[in-house]
Amino acid sequence: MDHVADAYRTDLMTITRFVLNEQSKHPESRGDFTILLSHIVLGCKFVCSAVNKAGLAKLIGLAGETNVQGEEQKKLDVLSNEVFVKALVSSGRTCILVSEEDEEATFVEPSKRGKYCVVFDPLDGSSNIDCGVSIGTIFGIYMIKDEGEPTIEDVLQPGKNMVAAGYCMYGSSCTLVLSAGRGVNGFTLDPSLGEFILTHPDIKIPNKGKIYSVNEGNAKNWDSPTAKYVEKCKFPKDGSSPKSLRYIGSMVADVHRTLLYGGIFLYPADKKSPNGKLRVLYEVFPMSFLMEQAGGQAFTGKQRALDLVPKKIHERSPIFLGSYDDVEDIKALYAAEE
Ligand code: FDP
Repeated sequence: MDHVADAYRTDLMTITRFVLNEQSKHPESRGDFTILLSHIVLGCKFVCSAVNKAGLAKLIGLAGETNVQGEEQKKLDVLSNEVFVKALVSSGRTCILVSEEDEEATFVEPSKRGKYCVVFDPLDGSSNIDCGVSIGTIFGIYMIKDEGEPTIEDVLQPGKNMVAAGYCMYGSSCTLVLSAGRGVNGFTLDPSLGEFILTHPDIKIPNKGKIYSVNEGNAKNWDSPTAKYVEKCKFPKDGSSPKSLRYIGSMVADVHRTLLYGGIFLYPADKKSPNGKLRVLYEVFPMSFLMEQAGGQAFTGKQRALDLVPKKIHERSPIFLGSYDDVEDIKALYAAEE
């Protein structure tokens, strides 16, 4: 049966059906991943509904707390975090959770434990909430290293060890993009059905793009390869057209556009933030995993992003990710610098 073609007809390919199909290719699978994913999907639906209602429900505004990074938390951040933590714990399939909103990792009590570790940012791009710009949830999934007592080392694994990663974007539509290591697929929430339907099968990022995406306000503090790269985007010397600049300032939205249209997203190191801004476990790794699965690349300025071994759960790293050839260009500039 051609499942992909069916998704465009009346035989709808929901995310659950899609994952069950994948599961059936692995007879040894007990369905734990499918169950875990269904709890993540529930969290995404809840947050989507809360984001849509935020203005009406007066949910927007400061909750009066600060998170680990010293940022002001919005009520929606707090709410989203609670929803995801509860959904993940109640799945019975997780043992360690790392959330952007919580200083410490959560170790699930033994009676509810499973074999997966989930790292997530429940509501990324929160500075955009009040003006209605697209925001999102980002997640990465690891398997515990062994059956013994879980330790923090189970989540301090390189990104290449993730078994799955994805994001859900709350925008003009609600889109969930997922990879379990065999390509990337996108699902759009049909609000009337309450189901995510396969709308973007087997996403492949173009090899080269026409867009660069960076906060140029930080340019005076950039290192030389980043400065040279952005100069090249604007004033190419090889006769090609300059690239367009698009920067929303909400990682999920900027990465989603990069994945679909091609190009490059940069959050480099600068003199003020030598490790960049974005968090390794729940921003850099999941997005790098998706990019590689879609045929692109992700680079930290020093190495392949997914080879990085984090030492702390809230560690940051510079990141350059997107179309294969565009990332090759920035890699060449860093190599020349050495
Ligand atoms: P935000 O501060 O609004 O939560 O890491 C968070 C993030 O947004 C990313 O979503 C976004 O890509 C980046 O920060 C934007 O940072 P700048 O405002 O420094 O450009």
